Order: sequence, then structure tokens, then C-alpha cells
Amino acid sequence: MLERLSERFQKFLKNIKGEGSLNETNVEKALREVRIALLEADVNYKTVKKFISGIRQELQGEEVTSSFTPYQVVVRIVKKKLTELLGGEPEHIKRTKSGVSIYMLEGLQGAGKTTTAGKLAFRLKKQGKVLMLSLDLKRAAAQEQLQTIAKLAGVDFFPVFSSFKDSVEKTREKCRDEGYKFAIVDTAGRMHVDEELMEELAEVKQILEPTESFFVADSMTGQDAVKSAEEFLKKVGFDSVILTKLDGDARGGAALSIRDITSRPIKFVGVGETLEDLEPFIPERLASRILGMGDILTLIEKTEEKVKEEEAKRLAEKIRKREFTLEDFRDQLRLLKKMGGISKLLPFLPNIGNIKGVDDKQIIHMEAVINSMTPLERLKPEILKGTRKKRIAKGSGRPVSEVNRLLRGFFQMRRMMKSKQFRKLARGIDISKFMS
Ligand SMILES: Nc1nc2c(ncn2[C@@H]2O[C@H](COP(=O)(O)OP(=O)(O)O)[C@@H](O)[C@H]2O)c(=O)[nH]1
Ligand SMILES: [Mg+2]
Repeated sequence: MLERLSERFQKFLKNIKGEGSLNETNVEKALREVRIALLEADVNYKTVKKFISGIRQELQGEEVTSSFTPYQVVVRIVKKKLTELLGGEPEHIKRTKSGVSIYMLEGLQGAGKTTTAGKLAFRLKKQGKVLMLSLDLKRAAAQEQLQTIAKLAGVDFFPVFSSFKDSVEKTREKCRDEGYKFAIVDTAGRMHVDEELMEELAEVKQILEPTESFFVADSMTGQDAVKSAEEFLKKVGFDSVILTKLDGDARGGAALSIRDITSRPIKFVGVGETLEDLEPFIPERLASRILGMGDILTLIEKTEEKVKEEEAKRLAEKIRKREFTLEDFRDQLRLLKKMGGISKLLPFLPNIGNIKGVDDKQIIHMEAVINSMTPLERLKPEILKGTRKKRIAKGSGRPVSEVNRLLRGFFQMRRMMKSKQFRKLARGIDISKFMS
């Protein structure tokens, strides 16, 4: 499902992962990549523009000292914006309070109306009696095709032949008399939007007064689906959208722009040719799917409080296990900052490295130095020699002597952590106690 778009997004996120901090240059570069990915997926250019500026705005408002890494910040914001773009909260289909709920399907020929009618019937029959009918009165084949599908779905089919008005009256009567809870109404389609069809469908809709009308859009046709949706909206009108063929190699243009352009919610997606292949549309789920990250997202979604707690636990665990990297060192610095600065904590800290000689401003500088390192350098600081140190000093705006001081402090700290004595001590410390 939307593999290519998903690949692009994942590549872009991987690039961000290597960034120590967010600045105008890498943010703009990232936004450019997102923009290209979306345009390549055939997303409407107006939608893309709005989406990008929304992300930019959120990123600018993001506090630098938050408990998330730049990567997590970007993932969180892109996912939030993507979810919004897809419609935010999922919406259920409408129901009449009593009597029959009537669902009308409209759309171009081949979009998947008849197939979707069958899928809907198959889904709804668990909740009550379903009747299917086709108000495509000109084509005898339309009636036959729907009858076959109704049989497959295991629901009743109602053949209608007369005028729209008469057919609808008979349908309502039948539903009332025989206790049908749902009527699913298929309609005529054409290869392209034409005036005659629009007039016919507008008339059908007026007479039928459906509980909910669905525009069935073929997601494989990208922006064409969005354009015809706009036409149908203007001339016939519809309440919501069903996107079909999302199991194919659709690029995502229709899925990502149709809600924004029509302001109608997507309620279902078709993901195959069989009757079971209809899924309720959950914006957040598709956003996660596109970003290709179930686990990390749930992690990020935990409240900041929770994240703090976990950080502390993880850190304590690492100290016990003796793996200690500059990443952890930075996490510690961040924790110190969050907990209100080092001065408050000094009485609790064992004399680790030269940390006692450090004030709050220096913590910020130390973090800047670590941020200017590559991930590899943070994990294996042994590789830091002259040129790398110079680059880091330049990147962080601190003198090389400060880079050296930080490394000395870090190595000292790491040596200490490896000592038996310290580990014994660490076992007794519950870092989370300090996190009020
Ligand atoms: N792969 C796939 N094929 C679909 C889906 N929905 C419909 N189709 C196929 O699309 C073709 C046209 O569907 P049909 O229901 O006849 O379209 P209609 O002209 O709008 O009634 C058929 O071959 C269906 O099997 C879907 O979600 N996935
Ligand atoms: Mg059909």
C-alpha cells in the first residue's frame, strides 16, 4: 500500500536521524525532500504547499530543549500533519435512527462502485437485513452484475425497471414491509464526467434522499480521481469517499489530496477484489503505514512524563551493564537540564568525573559539542582525533580545548562506571527518584 511514497518518507526520516540538532538548513532540506516525495506521489500541488507550510510552522514552534531527539520531533510532527491531512479522527458511516439506512454509491465507470456495493453489503449484513439494487436503469447488464454480487455477498437483490421515482418508492415500501435495515444503491457510471450523467445522478440523489452518499474513487488514477471528485461534488454532491484499489501500486496522490480538496471524509478503503477487502479508513493508521513505523511512534506518543521516566530507567540500566556512550552522556545532560539544573542535584550525585566543577551554562555548551558529533563519533569517541575535533569545535561554536575537556570528563566517567565500586553504588541509586 503506497509503497513508493512510504519508501521516500522512510529515506527522508533516515537522513534526519543523523542530525544532532534542527536548524534552518537541515529543516529546509528535509521539507524539500517531503515536498518532492509528495509531488512525485501525484499529490495536489495546493495540498502539498499547505502541508509543507504547516509542518514548517510546527517545527519552528518546537522547543529545542524538549525531551525528544530531532528525529523524534520530525517524526511526531510529520505524522501528526499527515494524519490531519488524511482527515484526523476516523468517522463512522451514518445511520437513520429508525427504518432503513440508504447508501448511494456514485463515481466513474470502473472505479469500483459495484464491487464496493457488494463489500458494503457483506459487511453490513452482520448488523441487519441488507437489500441491494441498481438505479442504472438503462443497462440490463448492470442489473445482472449486481444480482450476481448480491448472491455472492449473501444478501437480497431487488430488480427495478421503471422510472427512478417509481423504483425508489417501491424500494422504500419493500424495506418497510420486509424489515430491511440497509439498502445499498448502485448507480450508472461513465468513462468520463459528462453533463448527462451528472444530471441523471443529481436527479437520482434528489429522489432517493440517501442517508449517506459515497463517491467511489479509484486511487490508481491519482489526480484524475481528485478532479472527478471535485466535479461530482459540484454537480451531484456526496457526503464521503470510498477509495478503491489501494492494494495496487497507487502512488498516493488520491489518498492524500481527496480529503483536503473536497473536505469530505474518506470512510472506507478497498484493498482487493474479494468481498472481505474493505477496511474502515483510519487516518492515523495510514499515516503510520506511510512513515513505516509502528513501534517508534507509540514510543513517541507516550507523554513527556513517561519518556522522562523511561530515560532514567534506561540510563540506570546502562550504567549497570557498563555500556556508556556519549549519547547517554548527552541524555544525562538533558535530564539534568530538565530537572532544573545541576545545582539542585549536586548533593545527590556521586563525584562522577569532573561534573561537580560544571555549571548550568556549561551543560548547554557540552550538549552543543555532543550535538555536533556524528552518531558514530558519539558511540565511539575513541575515533576523535585532530580534524574531527576541529570540525566539532567549529560546528558547536566552542573552542577545541572545550571539546577535549568534555572528552576527558567523559572517559573519566566511563572508567569510573566500569569500576566494581561504582557499579555497586549505581545499583543502589534509583535515578527516577530525582525526577519530580
Ligand atoms: N485490486 C482491487 N480491485 C478492485 C477494487 N475495487 C474494485 N476493483 C476492481 O475494479 C474493477 C471495476 O470494478 P467495478 O465494481 O465493476 O466498477 P464500477 O464500474 O464502478 O461498478 C473490477 O475488476 C473490480 O474487481 C479494489 O479495492 N482492489
Ligand atoms: Mg458497476
